[in-house]
Amino acid sequence: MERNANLLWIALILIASLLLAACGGTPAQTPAPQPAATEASQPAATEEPAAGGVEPAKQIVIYNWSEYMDPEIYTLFEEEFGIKVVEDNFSNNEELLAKLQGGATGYALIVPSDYTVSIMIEEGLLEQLDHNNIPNLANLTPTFREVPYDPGNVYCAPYDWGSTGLGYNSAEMDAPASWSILFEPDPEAPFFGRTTMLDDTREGFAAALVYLGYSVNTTDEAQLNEAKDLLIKAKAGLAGYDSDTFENLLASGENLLAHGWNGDFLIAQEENADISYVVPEEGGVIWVDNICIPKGVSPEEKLAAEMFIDFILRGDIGAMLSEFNYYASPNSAAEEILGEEFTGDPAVYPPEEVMSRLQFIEPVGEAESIFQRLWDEVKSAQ
Ligand code: N2P
Repeated sequence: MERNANLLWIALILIASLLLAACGGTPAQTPAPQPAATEASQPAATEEPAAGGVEPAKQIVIYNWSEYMDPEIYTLFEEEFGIKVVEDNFSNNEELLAKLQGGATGYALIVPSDYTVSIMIEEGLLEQLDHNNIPNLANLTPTFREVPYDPGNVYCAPYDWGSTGLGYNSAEMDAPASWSILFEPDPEAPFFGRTTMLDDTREGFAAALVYLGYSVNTTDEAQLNEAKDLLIKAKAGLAGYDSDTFENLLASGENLLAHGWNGDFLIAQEENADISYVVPEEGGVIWVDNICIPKGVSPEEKLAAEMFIDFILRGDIGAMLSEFNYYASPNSAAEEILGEEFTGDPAVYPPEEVMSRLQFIEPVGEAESIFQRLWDEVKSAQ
């Protein structure tokens, strides 16, 4: 049932991007609602959003993935609203979740993936968004206003979306057809010892589970143990686990192969034209990242955070974000500005054939601790 909802939603994203492509990147021509006016709906610099007399905080901290936000966006926001945004980074959802569960304070904005939003909502770790302060939510494409993990954007606004697969150096090796390239390590291969995997519990298991032909959300211990054994086997060919600099290590030529996220490899491609990205034949992961406000912020921080969310939902700013990080936008006003050159790029907006091979990671409840225990075994295995 859940899996069907999941597939249905992948189909919706796909239809939305096909419609967009068919209309030459101008969503205004599709039957979907017109993207809301962007600049027009912005409060003037002198005008504060109505918020019961609360003044926005002068500085807020965002806890985000590395190299995920154009620093220029912070500058423009500060110039327009006089609010400084300071960034701190995490490497994976588990690290972000553990930080909040541990009672971290000081962050006014966080950027969790879909399944982690579900866990955070269930554990009461998120504030509800005041939609009056975020009129640009109307710029989201209809699919992203009704995401299954947060229908109606009660807690979060989608930030971008992408896939997980393999990046490689096409001058040194053929395109990897299968995940066997990681899980059947060959000491003779040029990429042996020059390969990284994401330092990420669910993503690591997803790669092995997809290779084995299992659901990335299985809770069957025999299947999970089989995946664990494969992950340990793969270690022979790895230079290490890396979620933050894997793309730079490919671009520099130090490594030749990496498990990672599509946009990061496209950034690497800017620096080194030999870098390519592929979703292996067995499939990969699809995800949506989201911008949300953690519980416990002051009313002043909450207002400033909502103003920032509204700012990145503006068409021009959303387009800047995608141009910087090379991830697909959930924002039709931004897509209109990005144009077909971007929305028609199959490395950013996967074609149907690739979409059909992608799976969403979902919360697995109690089994979360099994994944964690087995991942610790993988990491500490010699
Ligand atoms: C950016 C990380 C992408 C986030 N460096 C994957 N959810």
